[in-house]
Amino acid sequence: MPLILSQLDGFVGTITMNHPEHRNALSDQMISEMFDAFEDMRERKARVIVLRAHEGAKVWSAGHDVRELPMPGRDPLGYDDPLVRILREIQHLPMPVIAMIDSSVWGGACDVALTCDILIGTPKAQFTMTPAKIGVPYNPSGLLRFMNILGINTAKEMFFSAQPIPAERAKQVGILNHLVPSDELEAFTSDMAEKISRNSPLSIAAMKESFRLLGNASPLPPNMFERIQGLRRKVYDSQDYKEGIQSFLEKRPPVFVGE
Ligand code: LCV
Repeated sequence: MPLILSQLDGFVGTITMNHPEHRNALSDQMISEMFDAFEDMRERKARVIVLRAHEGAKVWSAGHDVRELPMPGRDPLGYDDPLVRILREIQHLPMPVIAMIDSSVWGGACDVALTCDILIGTPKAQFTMTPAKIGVPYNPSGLLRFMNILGINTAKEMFFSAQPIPAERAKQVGILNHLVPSDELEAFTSDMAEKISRNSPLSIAAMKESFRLLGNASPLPPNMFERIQGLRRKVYDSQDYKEGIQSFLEKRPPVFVGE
């Protein structure tokens, strides 16, 4: 059964994550199918895409598939990691992507949602950043994205506490563009998508790419980047990183020892 469903109605595309058994965890397979769906929409000249979970989903997405995290010694969020690739794909698509969220979002899935251009949620939406819970050193581009959207203090709280940000607060801190009742979510999102699809796709594509370039316009001197990579390597080479994954697989709380 496909893990991703997609359909195009006029100029409005809908891509649905459809793996309830694994809470829409972003496995290599799901990301590969999502990538193909986005490219198909690009070829068929969709003007806006809605990214959503299947009907009645308990979880929008449980984030990176923990079973597929590399064992110590390899960057778990390297440039070519499937999760990092799909984040780039969403940023480089010429049309806006609207994240429609009616349940909980975890870890790398928060990054997917925040990489979308517009987020529309309900009171059931909540966002939890989990790297510290698993012992993962999140990557610079991800940290910068959260800093730019939330401000550095809220981003730090999200990453250090690994506690959920509920919908109301998510609206306040700028994660959600709109917070609507669950029974209005589809109509509200569809109306927003329709309005966008009636505007100039060329103008929107140019502005979306300009936003991306301007948003990433904080040049990192090479030595700063190397320093950050050195810090991250110490973490993903650590026993704690291994314990984070092992504890998830054994369904028990992690016991971190700081090395
Ligand atoms: C693989 C899963 C997952 C999953 N992977 O259902 O951002 S970073 O750096 O942390 C990055 C590395 C990242 O994104 O890491 C992943 C972060 N995600 C999480 O920590 C969320 C982990 N999942 C959960 O806490 C629970 O599954 C939630 C609360 C999402 C749902 O709980 P619920 O009780 O409804 P289960 O936990 O029973 O999960 C149902 C099945 O989905 C699998 C899980 O292993 C189980 O499969 P089995 O029945 O085969 O055991 N699953 C859930 N999340 N991220 N597999």
